[in-house]
Amino acid sequence: MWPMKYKYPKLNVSTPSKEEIKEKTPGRATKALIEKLEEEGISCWVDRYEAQQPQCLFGLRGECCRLCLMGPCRITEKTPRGICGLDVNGVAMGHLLRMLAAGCAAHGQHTFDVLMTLKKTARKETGFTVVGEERVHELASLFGIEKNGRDLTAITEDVADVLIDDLTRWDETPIRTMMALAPKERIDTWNKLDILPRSSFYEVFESLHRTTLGANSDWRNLAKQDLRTSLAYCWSSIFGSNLATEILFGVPKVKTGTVSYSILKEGYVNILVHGHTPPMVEAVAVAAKDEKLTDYARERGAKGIVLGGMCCSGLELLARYGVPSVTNILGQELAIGTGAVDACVVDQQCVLPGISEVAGCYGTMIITTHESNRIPGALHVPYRPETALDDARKIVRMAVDTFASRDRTKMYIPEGETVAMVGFSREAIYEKLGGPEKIGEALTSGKVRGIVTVVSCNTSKVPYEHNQVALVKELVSRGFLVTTTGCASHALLNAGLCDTHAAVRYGQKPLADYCSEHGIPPVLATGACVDNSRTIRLFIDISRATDIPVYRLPFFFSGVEPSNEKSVGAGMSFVTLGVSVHSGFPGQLPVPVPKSKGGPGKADDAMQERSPVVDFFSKELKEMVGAAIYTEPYPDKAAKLIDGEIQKKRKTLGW
Ligand code: XCC
Repeated sequence: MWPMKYKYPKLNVSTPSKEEIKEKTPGRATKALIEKLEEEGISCWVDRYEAQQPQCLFGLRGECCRLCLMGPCRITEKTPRGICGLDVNGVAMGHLLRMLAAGCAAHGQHTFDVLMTLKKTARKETGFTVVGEERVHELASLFGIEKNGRDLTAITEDVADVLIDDLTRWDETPIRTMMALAPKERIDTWNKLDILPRSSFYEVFESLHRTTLGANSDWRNLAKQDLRTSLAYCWSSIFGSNLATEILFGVPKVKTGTVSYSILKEGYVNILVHGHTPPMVEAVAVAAKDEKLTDYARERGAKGIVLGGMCCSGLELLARYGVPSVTNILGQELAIGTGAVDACVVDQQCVLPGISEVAGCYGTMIITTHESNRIPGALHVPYRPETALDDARKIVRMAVDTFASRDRTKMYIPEGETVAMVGFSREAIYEKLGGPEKIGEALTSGKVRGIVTVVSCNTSKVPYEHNQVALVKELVSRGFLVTTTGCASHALLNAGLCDTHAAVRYGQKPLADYCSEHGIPPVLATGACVDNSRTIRLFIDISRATDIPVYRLPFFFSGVEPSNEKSVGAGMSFVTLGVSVHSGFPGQLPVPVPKSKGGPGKADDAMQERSPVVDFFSKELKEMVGAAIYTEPYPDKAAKLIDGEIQKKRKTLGW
């Protein structure tokens, strides 16, 4: 299938045309919906992506500096420095740090909202009640919070305060969640490298400061700040929101759920929730089941109310309640393009601005709920923890009213849905597999050759969802167990890889036997992107159980389709833990390019001089934290690469 239409020899890759995307994408419904929009003259991301070709090579290679108002400056052989004098290494590293800071702020704001809801819930100022009591007790013990003789609400508020403090602290006290959960070997390593962070708030602030005009021109110092901010991202942002959400709404348990566009139903009021922040989503989920609102829908001519999710909000609902997931980030315009959606309720992040145009064509109501995420023309019902349940009822009522008035003649819902086993929280994994000791034994004996976490977004730069599915099938056939979150997980769920039959269909002995014996699929959907923290805890638990540091164990991370800035932090969280990362598309770094016309993947021996920034990520990090970043856009080669690296670890361990 390679190379594809748009060639970027200076990047050593090619990217697909719209036709190639339609042909290669594994979900047939995607193709049908892109063509439906095409016939109706409505554009979506695929069209806008093609209109942007060719994309700017300076930007793609991290050699375009936009850090100050004198720029943009293009760094070339003839112009090796920007107007201010910054060289290519400072430019590339500075932009990368800003991307990481943006991703950290995004997850951090999400975390902040959940934590405020948790604190107010503990004070009985909201309509929510604390469901995840076991998590409150676990954290209270880890944080040394007094439990004796105190009621749950008081303990919960103290736990919330520690998590809020971890997210926002300015002084040099280490992040308490990190100190409580990270392995000592790692804390010592980070301490030696002088990268222990204060909090997400502080490190984002400092990262922006360090990358302003005339601030820091030492790329190595920026790299150090990158590692520090990654630790803040991991231990105060994603852990904070994951833990607080589990306290509020409970720790997911294994269940079956459905995915795909076909969960939308003709004759029903179809509501989609979309974004990342669980509290409003939870409130809408409660309201959608309200008998009175169902009666109201029937009075207005509907058969009932259907609720579905998109992106991480959808995955939260899927993991916790089995509420169906419709699609991921690049399917959102297509979902609305079915013409079946009455209301799309969005909270924060990954909401493509393009949905407004599509929604306008079908009379779909877009309802924003967060001040940080406004969309022109959308109705705004602000999320307030104190009134969330009443507001959600208003939202559902509005969706019912839209159903009654909207033109439904251009409706097309693709057939076919996939059933998947979901809800693999850390505890649920242990319930199925018998705890970290048992998983350690399976790894040692080779029943499971390694664990690879395949996560993150979708990008227009590769055939939508194709590489995610192709890589995971290959990994499973090579005996690796996979955990997954975020938009990648939707692709895998939809492709049937999270169904128990997939172990036999794609996995070879002994992995297939191991999965059958425990009644699990070879791909464990652990939730939304902040739930990467579940895989991080799983890796740490196995490390403790086997008494082998994480960096020596057969683990790997793959972000096959990186797009959101948050994915930079996701990868770096694992790198700092000692887990190597595969990225499915070259990052915005000055990658080495072939000198000759070798074509993709053929010119390893004829590269131009490597940038020290690239060397830092691909080599030096190995010495510093025991893990490195590899880029490989072609899934078969990526599987080989991951297999090779894991095999080296197994050999060193004598396994
Ligand atoms: Fe966004 Fe979370 Fe990426 Fe998907 S995976 S594009 S961040 S929705 Ni999280």
